Amino acid sequence: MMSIQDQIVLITGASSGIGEAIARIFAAAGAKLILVARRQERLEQLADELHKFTSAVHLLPLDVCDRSSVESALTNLPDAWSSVDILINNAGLSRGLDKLHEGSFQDWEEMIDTNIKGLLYLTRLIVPGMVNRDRGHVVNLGSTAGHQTYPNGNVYCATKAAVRVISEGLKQDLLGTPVRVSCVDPGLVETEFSQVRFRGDTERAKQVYQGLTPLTPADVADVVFFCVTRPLHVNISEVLLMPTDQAGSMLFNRHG
Ligand code: NDP
Ligand code: 8X3
Repeated sequence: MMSIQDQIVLITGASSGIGEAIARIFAAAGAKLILVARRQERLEQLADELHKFTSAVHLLPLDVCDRSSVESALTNLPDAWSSVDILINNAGLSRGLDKLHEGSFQDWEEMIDTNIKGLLYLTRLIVPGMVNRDRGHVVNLGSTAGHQTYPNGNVYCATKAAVRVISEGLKQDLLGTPVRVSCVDPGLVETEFSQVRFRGDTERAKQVYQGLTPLTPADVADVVFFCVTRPLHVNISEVLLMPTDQAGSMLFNRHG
């Protein structure tokens, strides 16, 4: 297993769910963490917790959709933090569950701006340094939704299909360099994801996971950690993981 002790890991969407769990597992393994999200107070709470393992946590409160803020934040990173070794593009969201011909322009723009454009901005700004330093790994969070579209999921599913395609293209474009690319595609994970999708409708959000045992954020973080800690000649290109109670975007075993 490759050590990630003292490596600089930048995680987007670290204020909740999967990103928060990824931060925990990397901190416990001695990595230095740059934590990105919009909610600064949530990042501060997490940093307080992580300080048990590491004092090396740098907070970057940021909206990944805001290209000029992303550019300015990344180009002005302190020297000690500027050589990012591992980029984890995890920030993402869904909004609504509507037929395409009835969908909201604003919801579409928010999903496309966050899940596709935000990921592209971070990648474009960080990967050149990895290429110059001859080291690096990009992990993108896709989804089962990027493999199989489900009714009313249209634009969200399209953004996650785009994450798969961008990951594949990035790997192709980095061939000949030692920089690795992985796309991790989970099924249902219980996080704030459905609350965000249904704009705080907790009852509706709970129904998504009702009667089945979903993945936990830590289950997904384990897989991300596995990808990153393989020997340097091994590139895990894509991982599709689901709860045992799930067999595709639309196939669930609900019981109890
Ligand atoms: P959460 O809602 O719990 O977390 C989403 C994270 O993304 C938050 O930290 C949020 O932080 C951040 N984020 C959202 N928009 C922005 C933005 N514009 N700028 C910066 N950060 C942003 O959901 P999950 O942990 O479940 O989602 C993480 C990723 O996993 C997403 O890409 C999602 O699509 C993917 N995924 C989730 C699955 C699930 O079932 N939960 C399954 C498959 C994939 P803040 O609001 O503070 O900015
Ligand atoms: C999140 C999983 O099935 O709710 O990507 O779209 S799903």
